[in-house]
Amino acid sequence: MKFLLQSSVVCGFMAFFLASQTPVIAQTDPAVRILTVSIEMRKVVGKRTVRVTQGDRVQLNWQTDEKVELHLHGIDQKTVVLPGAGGTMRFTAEATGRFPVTSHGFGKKAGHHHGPGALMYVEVYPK
Ligand SMILES: [Cu+2]
Repeated sequence: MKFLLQSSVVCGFMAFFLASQTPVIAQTDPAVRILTVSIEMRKVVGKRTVRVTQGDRVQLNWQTDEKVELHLHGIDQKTVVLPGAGGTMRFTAEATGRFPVTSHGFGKKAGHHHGPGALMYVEVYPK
């Protein structure tokens, strides 16, 4: 169990880099939320809700112990996450609401069929 869900805000001259594989984002960006989420045994480790504010530029860094295709519904981001390599979603939080992340299949399975329930949620709050 390496990571719990972690978050940071990068603004001005202040920067927190949570992990060595976290890509560098220009420090002039007004509000960049970098979050690392780990999946183990087909479940999200730690907190299962990520909270951001409308207008934030969000980067979700995914880690997994098994290949998985993830779909962030509503915001409509999809990515394949591989053990070791991880995976990234980048988006600007425009619409407010609660958006589920589901699996489109672990391991060799793929396609648009969802496992039972959401792995986690992204909540976007109004400014
Ligand atoms: Cu889906």
